[in-house]
Amino acid sequence: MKFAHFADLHLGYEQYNQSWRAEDFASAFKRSAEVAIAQGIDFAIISGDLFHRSVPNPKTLNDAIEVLKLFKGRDIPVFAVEGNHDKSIREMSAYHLLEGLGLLNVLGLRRERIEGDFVTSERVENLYIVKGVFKDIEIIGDRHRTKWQLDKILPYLKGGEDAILVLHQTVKEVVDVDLNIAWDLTIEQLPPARYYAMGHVHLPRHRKVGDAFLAYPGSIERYDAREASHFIRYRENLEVKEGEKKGFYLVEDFTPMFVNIETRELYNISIEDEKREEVERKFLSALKFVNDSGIIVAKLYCGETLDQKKFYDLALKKAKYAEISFRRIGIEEISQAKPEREFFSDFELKLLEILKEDDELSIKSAVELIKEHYAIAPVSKADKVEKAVVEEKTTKDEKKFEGKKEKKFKTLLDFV
Ligand SMILES: [Mn+2]
Repeated sequence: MKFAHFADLHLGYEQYNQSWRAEDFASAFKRSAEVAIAQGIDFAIISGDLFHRSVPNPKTLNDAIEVLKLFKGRDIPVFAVEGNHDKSIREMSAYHLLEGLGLLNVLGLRRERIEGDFVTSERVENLYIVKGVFKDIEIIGDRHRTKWQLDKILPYLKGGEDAILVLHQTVKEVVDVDLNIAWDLTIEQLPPARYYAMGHVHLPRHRKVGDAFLAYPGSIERYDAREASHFIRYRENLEVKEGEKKGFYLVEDFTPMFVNIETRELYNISIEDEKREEVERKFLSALKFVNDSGIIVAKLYCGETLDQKKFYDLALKKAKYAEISFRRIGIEEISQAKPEREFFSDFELKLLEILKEDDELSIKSAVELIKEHYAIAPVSKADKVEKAVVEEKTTKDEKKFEGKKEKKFKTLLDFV
């Protein structure tokens, strides 16, 4: 049994407001699909963020359809969950449109039962979990959720012996190693599976969880300067370091092997010197490493003011696109921002986390969390005032969401 594990394809992402960047993302996905098919895969998994936005434009939808047709043409089923970029609270998302065309099998919690050649549904409370099935392998997953929703949903995402779990979330033990990003869940919270097909972390990472593998293929193209193909730094000495590879995982008998897919080069350049002439000299030596189809993202640090335009023109002589930023050094830095943790309680942090997702579902979750919190917390005088405000807002919000029904939520599953 062999499958391809893709994630974070971000189709339609016009990085730096350049439409050709969206074409780069689409072409990287297409080349990956071709390589995977040539390897004789049985099925493919897309662990979220197939699209950069939840409402992709017609060109982007067409790009997705073109690639998904390659799988369809060979009877290779594709299983997918929505990511934070492309999830939708509307009844029908772009994923469901592709599902209707027979190009995708969307996994996760649904209001209605879905049955098909490669999917089946299991009833949980008032909902269904749509699962993928390939021979005796179960492919279970759900779209991107807030940390708070995950706590409630994860116990339902249990599979059999040979289950694959598909999620678009950050796992603490992976992101804590060398990536400075917030985590959604810990390894301990994961239901048992033979392979954890993850998305959301944009650099390729994999690790063992017991006998199973947990893997993030990373984004298919270079999503920002932290994912550069080259890091060129010139302070005292010129240092050139290669960035991480882009690609996907080819998984054979639940063991992942990274398949590298070439992308456009992205150069992350950092130059520092007191003197303007020296910054220019150093910048010119850094440019020697740049190829003409590449992208330059450069930061210049200098004790004197610089003519940014001049540097921009120099960069464009060598590359397809450039972004130059300049920072004057020697001026005392404004005090560093304090971490959120110093200002907010755990409850408030949780609430902020939920509200980062700017959609109606998150607002509903936030309202639920507030209700849950104030129902058990001892009430101080200050809290009472706050509570009254919250309650007033809650009632209003509930009315807004529930319309005439005035239904109370019993569990999270009631409003997924
Ligand atoms: Mn992503």
